[in-house]
Amino acid sequence: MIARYREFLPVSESTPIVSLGEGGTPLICSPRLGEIVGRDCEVYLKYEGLNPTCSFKDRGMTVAVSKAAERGASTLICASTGNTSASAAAYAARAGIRCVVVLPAGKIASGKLVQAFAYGAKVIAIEGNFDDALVIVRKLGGRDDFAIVNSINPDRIAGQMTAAFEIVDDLGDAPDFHLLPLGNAGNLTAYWAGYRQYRRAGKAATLPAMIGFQAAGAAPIFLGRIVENPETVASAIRIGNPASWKPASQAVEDSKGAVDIVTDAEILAAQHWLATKEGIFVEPASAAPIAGLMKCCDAARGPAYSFAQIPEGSRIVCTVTGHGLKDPEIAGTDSDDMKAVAANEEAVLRAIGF
Ligand code: AN7
Repeated sequence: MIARYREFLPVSESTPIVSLGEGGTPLICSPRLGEIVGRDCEVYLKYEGLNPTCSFKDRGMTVAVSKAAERGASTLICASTGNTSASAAAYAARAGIRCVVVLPAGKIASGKLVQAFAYGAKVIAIEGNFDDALVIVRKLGGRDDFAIVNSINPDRIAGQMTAAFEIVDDLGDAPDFHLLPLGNAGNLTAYWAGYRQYRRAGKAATLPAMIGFQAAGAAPIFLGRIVENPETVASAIRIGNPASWKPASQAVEDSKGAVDIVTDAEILAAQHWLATKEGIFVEPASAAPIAGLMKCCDAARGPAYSFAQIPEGSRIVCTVTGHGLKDPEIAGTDSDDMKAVAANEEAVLRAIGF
């Protein structure tokens, strides 16, 4: 990924590139979402679950870890709701650097926790939430030999801009609207920086409106105040005091975008819908923009941001940030379907419903 967009990234000839083949994810057209929006609009999904550790975090991590290696850092450290830690652990392993991840105890989806251990990170669970973990990491990161690889590290944001570059390269221009989930708000900040940089370089003629969706129980930016005890089924975005609050709000304002909320029930319904109607299985946080798109198209609901204002033929991109297998317990399996029947044709036909 760094090789493809080198001219836009903060790397030099002497930067040792630490890569696992991230980026280059598909931009998948969703005709069924297009139908829901109507007015000849096209909806595309940027499927970031297909990165090496199955989330968008790998784009920023390849740059952040390459730069940390260049500086000779001995230890990478991050706070995480799960995906940053999985990605940091993998890239640290690849670079041969120690990795410490500070996580809210009991609040990490099982697939992400498995990844941190599998890649050999030192996992430290705290009796607190993500925001508490980030406060600790900010303090520890002041040490010379430590490199913080949260998105407060500008190298992370720089790497994540490449998703916007890829979208413009695929569509031939920026989309009209870009929807994504908002947690720490680094990704929205990165996309906006990427779209702007690509336009300055003459690669795009237009800029999208940036629309961010928070979970109703973890919606500090929407509410305009810190949420002390954020709660949502979408554990990736269970964040009450986002690090990139200011730049993300500026991006929303400058792009004439919006921030809205979706409930846990809407998130889970959208996750199920996307898996069963389009064959794309994403983790709950990643379903937030899909739930948001559906909400905004439902005129009866009186949304904060009405897609009734969307011009005919608009192109809408939703970033689906992480793979569904990250959080297997949430989707679950239907217990009736898992009950064993006799091992013969008749029993199987009966179980099918004949
Ligand atoms: C799947 O891993 O904050 O608004 O520590 O894992 O850039 O924070 C993850 C965030 C969306 C929100 N979707 O992105 C972490 C972490 C998924 C995520 C977000 C996250 P930002």
